[in-house]
Amino acid sequence: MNTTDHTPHPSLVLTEEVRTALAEGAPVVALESTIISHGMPYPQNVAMATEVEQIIRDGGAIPATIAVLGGSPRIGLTAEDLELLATDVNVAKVSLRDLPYVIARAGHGATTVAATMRLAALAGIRTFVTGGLGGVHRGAQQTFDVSADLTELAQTDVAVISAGVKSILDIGLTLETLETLGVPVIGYGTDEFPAFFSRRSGFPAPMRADSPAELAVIMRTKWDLGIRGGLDIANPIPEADEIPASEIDSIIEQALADMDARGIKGKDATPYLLGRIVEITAGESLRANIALVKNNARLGAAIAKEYAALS
Ligand code: PSU
Ligand code: MN
Repeated sequence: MNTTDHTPHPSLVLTEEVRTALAEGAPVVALESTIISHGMPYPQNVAMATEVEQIIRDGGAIPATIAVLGGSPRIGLTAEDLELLATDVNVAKVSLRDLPYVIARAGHGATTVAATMRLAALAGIRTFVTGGLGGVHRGAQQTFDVSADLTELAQTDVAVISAGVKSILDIGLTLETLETLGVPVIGYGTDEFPAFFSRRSGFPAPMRADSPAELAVIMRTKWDLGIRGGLDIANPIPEADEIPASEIDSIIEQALADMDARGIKGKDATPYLLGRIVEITAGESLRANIALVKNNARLGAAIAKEYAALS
């Protein structure tokens, strides 16, 4: 089975359910927590996290939401844990570089894609569902602001299902960087790389797959060849939920201008922009964001099942 070759790292705290599923080689899907603590407002954030876990279960896989709580790297959370992440202002945004610090200081941390990937891999989980990846920020030629999500995809063996990259980032430079890092970027049922709120970005998807089974075979093939690193599976937002690029682009420009005017940058950039876009769209972007995460959860559960069946 897919995970019997891997004993979870002893520093991790797994729920009994997740530990058993991994030991049996049953499908498990990792979920991140920055999206809860720093990506959406309360109470929609905790409702989203709870519903997404249920969608994974309905799809025949075990959800494992990942965070650092009181210094423990936790794989699988309770309803109370999700509520804490959704409400506590002392939850830090934790990317890869922050993991040792927040764990050593017994703090609370909501993990980004990069940090969640690393903890998932240490647990032996190969499939991970999120909303949007971090990437190369606009203006990175000057600021060097490139998310550690990309370098983590280069080195950690986890497939990440997202709805592509939103245009708060430089989509073209993000795709170029993923190519340099050797990360397969696969459009699910599309020839065009999706742009999170919108199905279209104007950039072609470098590869395409049309079924969870095909995606599972690509994952298996990469790792069987000993090629380290992840895969970026880009699943377009459902048509009924999308905000067309023509509508969202000017709003994103406005949010970026507001961010610059306030001097916000670095790790605070993405949370600020997401919050500002929710404000400007009067909640429309939040509705789309929740819909695309749920859509990714359905696909992620199906991929995890196919992957477990292969091994
Ligand atoms: N994009 C979203 N919602 C999010 C994030 C990105 O639509 O919540 C979060 C993810 O956790 C991602 C992180 O890994 O932002 C990237 O942050 P940074 O650019 O600081 O690496
Ligand atoms: Mn950054």
